[in-house]
Amino acid sequence: MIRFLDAGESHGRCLTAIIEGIPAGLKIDKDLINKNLLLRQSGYGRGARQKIESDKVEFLSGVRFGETIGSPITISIKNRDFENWLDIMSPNAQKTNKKSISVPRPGHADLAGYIKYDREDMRDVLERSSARETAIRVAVGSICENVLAQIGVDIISFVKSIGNISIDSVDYNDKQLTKKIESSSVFCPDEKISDKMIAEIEEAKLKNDSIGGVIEACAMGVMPGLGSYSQWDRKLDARIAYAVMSIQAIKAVEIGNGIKNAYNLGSSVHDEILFQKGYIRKTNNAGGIEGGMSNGENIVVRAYMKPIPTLKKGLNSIDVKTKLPHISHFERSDVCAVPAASIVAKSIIAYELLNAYMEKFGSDTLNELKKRVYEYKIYLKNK
Ligand code: EPS
Repeated sequence: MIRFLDAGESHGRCLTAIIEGIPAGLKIDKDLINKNLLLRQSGYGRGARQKIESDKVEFLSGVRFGETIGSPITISIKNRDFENWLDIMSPNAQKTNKKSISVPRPGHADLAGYIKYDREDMRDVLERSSARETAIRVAVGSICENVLAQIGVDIISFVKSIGNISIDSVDYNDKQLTKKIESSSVFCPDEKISDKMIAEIEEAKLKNDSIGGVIEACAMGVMPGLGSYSQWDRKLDARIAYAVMSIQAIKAVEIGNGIKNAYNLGSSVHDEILFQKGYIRKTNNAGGIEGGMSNGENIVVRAYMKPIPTLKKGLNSIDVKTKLPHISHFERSDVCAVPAASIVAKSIIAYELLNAYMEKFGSDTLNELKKRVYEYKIYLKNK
């Protein structure tokens, strides 16, 4: 089993994670991790903070000569902005009211967190609830992606819609797909629709507002039989939904055509079974998961992101110090974080899938894992 914990405040010294269970013998692909970190930072609609940060992963333990050795891996990403926040965010700084916050943003963790942890200053809440934390999750997920690539699993993610602008469907077999996604500044593979999405973000920005959207991710090459129907918490769809929902501002998760399927008859929803060198499906409305298990088809996940709650124009709220009405707090923010979240979604799905692989093929080394997956492939041919 793989597990990790991460720590770090948005304007603190750094973000850190300790990851356990990554098989030994993996050559760490640092370029892949740093590329994903850069992509997460660079989607259209980001704010001024991203001009300060230049996220790069640093390995502190668990890796020797560029290879995992089976012990816990500690990774870290510096917050370059920390230099500007030393007197506010240093663990040993003198108590100050500078940058303290008493007007919660509707839609943010501010108010509930302030009450829950009995804080005087909402900065204590927003520093950790901030989506800055997703940088370290992308690094963790990229290590998992690194392992999955070795056993034939490839995950792509893209932006399906921003506001009311949407791309209908995408050809996952298109060899140029990743290139098309990465060359769009909103990570949408269609150039014309990307331009419309950018215009949509610009319009929200002009209105001093924020805007959300939909992300789609697809995992290809996943073996059938990951996850299990036998207990509620082993179901692969449930675990993926949990992980994706944990990304800041994601408010709904769909597997395959989950939403549309609810409105149609069973005969038009369920994917008929064929046999061609193994079992395949005529369609993939189930999104590659049936009965909580992968069925060998592409795993398709959609994540619905609300507009982020930090609005330049603010919203009606209350100053908790005076209990009087006040417009909500604004410092600086992103207008749209959907492209960034698409990279986070890919990473967290990679983590969940690798965990499901490790559960089924439980291996201490990468070679063991590869061997077991290979043997399973032979088993599948004769089943
Ligand atoms: C965030 C507010 C902004 C975002 C931040 C998430 O940061 P700041 O308040 O420093 O301008 O840029 O996201 C990141 C820093 C990041 O790297 O993703 C928030 O309040 O959630």
